[in-house]
Amino acid sequence: MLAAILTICGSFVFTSCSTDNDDMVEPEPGAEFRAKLKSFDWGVDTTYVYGHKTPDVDAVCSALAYAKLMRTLGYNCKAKVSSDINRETAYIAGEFGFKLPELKSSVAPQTRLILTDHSDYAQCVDGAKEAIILQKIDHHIEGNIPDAGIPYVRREMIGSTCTIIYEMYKELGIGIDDETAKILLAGLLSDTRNLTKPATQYKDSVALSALVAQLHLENKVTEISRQMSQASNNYFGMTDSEIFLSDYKGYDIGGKAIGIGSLDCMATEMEDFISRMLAVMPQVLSDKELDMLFAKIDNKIPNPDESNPDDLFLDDGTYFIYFGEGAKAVAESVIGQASLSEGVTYSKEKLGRKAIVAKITEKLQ
Ligand SMILES: [Mn+2]
Repeated sequence: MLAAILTICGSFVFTSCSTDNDDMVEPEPGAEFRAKLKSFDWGVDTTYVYGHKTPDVDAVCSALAYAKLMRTLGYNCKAKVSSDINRETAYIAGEFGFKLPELKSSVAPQTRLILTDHSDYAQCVDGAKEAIILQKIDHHIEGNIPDAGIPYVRREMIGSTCTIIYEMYKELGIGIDDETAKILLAGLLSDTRNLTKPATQYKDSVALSALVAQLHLENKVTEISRQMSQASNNYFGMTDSEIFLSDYKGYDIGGKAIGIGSLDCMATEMEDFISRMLAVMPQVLSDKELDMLFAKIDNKIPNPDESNPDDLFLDDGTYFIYFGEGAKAVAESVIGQASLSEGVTYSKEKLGRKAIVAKITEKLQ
């Protein structure tokens, strides 16, 4: 009865208000998500936002942009990186002039975490298993950190985690300041290689166009993307094991600890490069306590069409190299062909790491 009276009063108050203002009261954008965030136990300390270990641009930038979004919504969040940033990230942070997250390689038990751009414990900051994961924002398949039990998970199989975060800003009706626009654009450009990678979706191109327009970068974006790509392919001055680990991810698949590097090399230098990489793999396997270690190496050749300055190189298949007990059988099943020589397989098709992980999972589970 009382509830009924309150309801009537409530609607009366609402009606009398609306006579002062003819506009309908719109629900706040993203009201459901805002309410969900409010219901979390955020604790009293800072919540850290992390991309994956051995971070690429999307890992770093998604953490920065998401921490900013959470702060805008009133939550005490800060982006961190769990290991050193790569050359491409250093380049674009310098070019765009944004501040990089500080390195914090482990977290204490019960620390609140938000994970972006990963879904596997092997890629997490040390201590993540004893931490409290509040959210996951990712564009990879669900790894061995189960979605179930995490208060908020958003997973979209699109080109970059930064695109997902762009969408969230839009859905929440929160304006994207220029610095955040640069950060989102950096992650999006890197992960999709300016919309050329196979994982790229329509949503990525919508976000990219909007960010480029906001920043008035229409005439510069192609060159920026090219510079980013060059920075990422530049192994100059690095040791062979640094090169091997420059774009590396760990996984736990079917109870096996697995590492997969992603590299590229000009076809003319491939033979030497493969033997150098094979030479460092035993040490990497033992340092990282892995069962099997792999790397895909994109085989680059000069683009015969020199009229296109955006595509100086073409991919001519992928070498897939392996080390560790049982790794040979796994590699050969991923490629679908016998080894060329011990430790080396080759696929005429270009292979992405996501596709490789899916095939290894199929084989081992
Ligand atoms: Mn990513």
